[in-house]
Amino acid sequence: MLKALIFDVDGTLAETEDLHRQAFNRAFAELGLDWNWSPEAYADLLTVMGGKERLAHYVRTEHGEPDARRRVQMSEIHDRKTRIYGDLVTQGALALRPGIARLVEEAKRAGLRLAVASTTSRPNIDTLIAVNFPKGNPFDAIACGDEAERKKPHPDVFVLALKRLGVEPGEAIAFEDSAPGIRSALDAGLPVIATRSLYTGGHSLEGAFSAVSDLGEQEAPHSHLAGSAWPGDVVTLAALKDWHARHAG
Ligand code: XBP
Ligand code: MG
Repeated sequence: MLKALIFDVDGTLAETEDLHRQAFNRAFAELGLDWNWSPEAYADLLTVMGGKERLAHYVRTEHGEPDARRRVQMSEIHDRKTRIYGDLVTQGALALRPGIARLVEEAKRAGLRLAVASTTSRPNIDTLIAVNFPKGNPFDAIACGDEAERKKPHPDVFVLALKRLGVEPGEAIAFEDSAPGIRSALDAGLPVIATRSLYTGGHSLEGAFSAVSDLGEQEAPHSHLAGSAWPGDVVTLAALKDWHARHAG
């Protein structure tokens, strides 16, 4: 029986990644660095999950192995970036992706449990939820950032979300936007729906049992990309329960 839905954050709940990119660039400038990540460069850097890990990869690649001073500076950059990102989200820079608020509401009303499983830092999630779910945090469990020993594509963060929800992989469905995120959820034993995002246009969504442009709304149906299709091109709780009963229940 379908008991829970588990959502990735960046690119899935909202199109956040360009805001992360802008926040990194502002942090670089505020700390006197002439570094600047273009959208194209950031799309490449997004193959490295985790902002701290992404920054470290960029430094190693472009500026050599970081010494102790550089490592302190990298930590300052990421802290500053997280503060800037939080301010941007608080200013209402981000809306939830199509269908997210509707499906979360449907699931809560039906008594399902909800979780978030993300590589991003906890403050980013708390701010995004506070701004975009004004009636209160609908998620029963949040697993994110450094809580997972290994970041996506490793399954750790989805395994942690399942544990905190108290459900088995076969009792839940995961929602992801990226290849490493799909891999992470699959390796945690979860069936995955992929909603391609702005920064994952080039990603293979292989492994997702359904790939769509977004979850869709009655008045704004999605584009079906691959795998299972959805009545009216809208992913509803009723349709998810039906799929789950036929394939995983
Ligand atoms: C996406 C990520 C995060 C964000 C940046 O996470 O990889 O690292 O890009 O956030 P997900 P941080 O798709 O799993 O939500 O700088 O806080 O890591
Ligand atoms: Mg994502």
